[in-house]
Amino acid sequence: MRYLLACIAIVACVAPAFGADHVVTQSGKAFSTAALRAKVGDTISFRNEDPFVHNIFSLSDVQSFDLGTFAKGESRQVKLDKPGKVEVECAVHPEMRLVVEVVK
Ligand SMILES: [Cu+2]
Repeated sequence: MRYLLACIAIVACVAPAFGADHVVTQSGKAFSTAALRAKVGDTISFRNEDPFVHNIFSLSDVQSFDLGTFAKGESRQVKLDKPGKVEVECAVHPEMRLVVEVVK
């Protein structure tokens, strides 16, 4: 019992160090949301639910990245490491856009 309580205490203390994972799907040539609020340390998992390829990249000053192009059923993940506004786009479909507000 004491061991169990110690484990719970450790998990409770350590858990906030891990960020949340925000799942954003790509379906019908659109992101499942146009805007997202997240914290530094959180991750976003992008999942392609369309029967064709999508891409994920950002040219934002805050954080730029290129997760490449991936097929139906595949996912790509990015970790948000700085506060600010991150615009996420798809190179295959320029109309796809997601704005992520990253806070501390
Ligand atoms: Cu796309």
